[in-house]
Amino acid sequence: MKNISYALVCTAALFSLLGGPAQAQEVKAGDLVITQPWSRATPGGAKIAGGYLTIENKGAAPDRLVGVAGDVAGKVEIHEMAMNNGVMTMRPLDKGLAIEPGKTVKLAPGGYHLMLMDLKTPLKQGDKVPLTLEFEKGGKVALSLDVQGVGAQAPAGHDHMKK
Ligand SMILES: [Cu+2]
Repeated sequence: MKNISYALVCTAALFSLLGGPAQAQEVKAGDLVITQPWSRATPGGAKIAGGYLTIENKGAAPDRLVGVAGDVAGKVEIHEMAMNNGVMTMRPLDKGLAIEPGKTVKLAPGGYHLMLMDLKTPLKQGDKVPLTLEFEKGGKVALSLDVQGVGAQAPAGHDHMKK
């Protein structure tokens, strides 16, 4: 048995050296479980990036994502996308994002997302972007976004942010 577990450890170490399969990241804040934090590489010069993650509330009380901060960005906002007179727009959630008990809220392209604004450095594929999330009840929690490649399906509706 010892040999087997040794082999497993070696394999895992090798994968992380090669930057292989992204390790599953799971972060807890109170009764909240946060998984799959990710972002996209920013094309040259872009000053904004989206941040995506999944938050599950395993507790019996609602919680709320009220703030996000990170050294990489001058400011991080919590946004939602919505259809407005047939046009997809986004707006900051001034009161934060509610996470109801027993529910899972997914921040993903086209829906809720974190908006990293005034980026100090471009995001490159393979980067880890450290952020601190603040929840009303769960408190502060640190995690890092795994930066994926520049996708053709970049979050829509951000064009008005350019210039
Ligand atoms: Cu946005």
